[in-house]
Amino acid sequence: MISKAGKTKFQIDLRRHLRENYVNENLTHLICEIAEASKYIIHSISTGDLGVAGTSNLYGEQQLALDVLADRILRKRLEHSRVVANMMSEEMDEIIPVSPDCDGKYSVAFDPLDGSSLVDVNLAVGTIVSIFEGCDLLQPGRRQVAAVYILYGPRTTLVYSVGKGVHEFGMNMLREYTLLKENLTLQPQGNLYSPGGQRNLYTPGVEGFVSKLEGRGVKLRYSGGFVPDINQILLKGQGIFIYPHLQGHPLGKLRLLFELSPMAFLIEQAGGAASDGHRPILDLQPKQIHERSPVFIGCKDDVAMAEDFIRRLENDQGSELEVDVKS
Ligand code: AFP
Repeated sequence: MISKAGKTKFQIDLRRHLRENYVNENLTHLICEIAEASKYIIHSISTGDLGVAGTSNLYGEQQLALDVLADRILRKRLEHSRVVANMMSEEMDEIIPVSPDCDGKYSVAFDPLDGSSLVDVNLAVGTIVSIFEGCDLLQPGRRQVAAVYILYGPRTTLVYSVGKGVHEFGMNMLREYTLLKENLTLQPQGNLYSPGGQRNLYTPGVEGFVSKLEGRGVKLRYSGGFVPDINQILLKGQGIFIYPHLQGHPLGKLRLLFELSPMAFLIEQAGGAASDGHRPILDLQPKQIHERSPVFIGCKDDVAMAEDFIRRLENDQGSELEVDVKS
């Protein structure tokens, strides 16, 4: 495909692609600033201190020097972008106000280095970003205007959507992101699954679902990194990732605001689905910024099958877990 500018499809850089998709100037600038920040995060991963920062985040998780560094890189970039009203990250305890003026500005929630505990064993990690218009971050994910992730793997790639399909870019030798694939799409059913959480803590519905997948010959692919595991599903066009409610942990592990909502936005844009086991992730109204949720995300028929197993094998038992998950 030759774009309007006479460039072949694969020479289109990120800013041109956003403009050719009529994305407004401020949002284009914001997404390009996030892309720019990723170049410094890559540098910190390849050269940075793999040790601990001597601090811990709100979850009591020991912060790695890289977590703190990646958070600082993105925070500075967003603060100086002139288009951010509020921001919030996994590493922060509360929302950081940047500008009191909401008009024409965006609020950003991000996980600066998701899977950071994998860096020291040289596995792929990523940055996840969720973008809302205006000042309010505590909104259902369906109101996002954009979602972006950057995958720091054998190649560095960036995937974004502004609600007009999902598009993948690769970082070239000049550290520019150029278009690789447009309109990534998922099949209704897949043949790979990424089962997070301890299997011995799976509830009857989840256990039944996973056993059904295994009976179908579906292959297990799980890296421990949400970004590479979701990227695999998007690029292969099929698969399901689960980090379910577990016995004793009714809300699972992953965070709604800066992990699940942006990935659910991208997966739905690619024709897939994302559920907490009962309803779409994108319809959940966050009550607080660090809220967690169970997640079943990927091919829509497989997500629907997971919900069906949970409905039949857990609702029928009227387990208190059902009440916990809804609360
Ligand atoms: P870290 O950021 O603490 O490494 O956790 C990564 C993550 O939030 C997500 O990227 C993975 O899908 C999930 O946790 C892996 O969790 P388990 O280590 O329990 O499998």
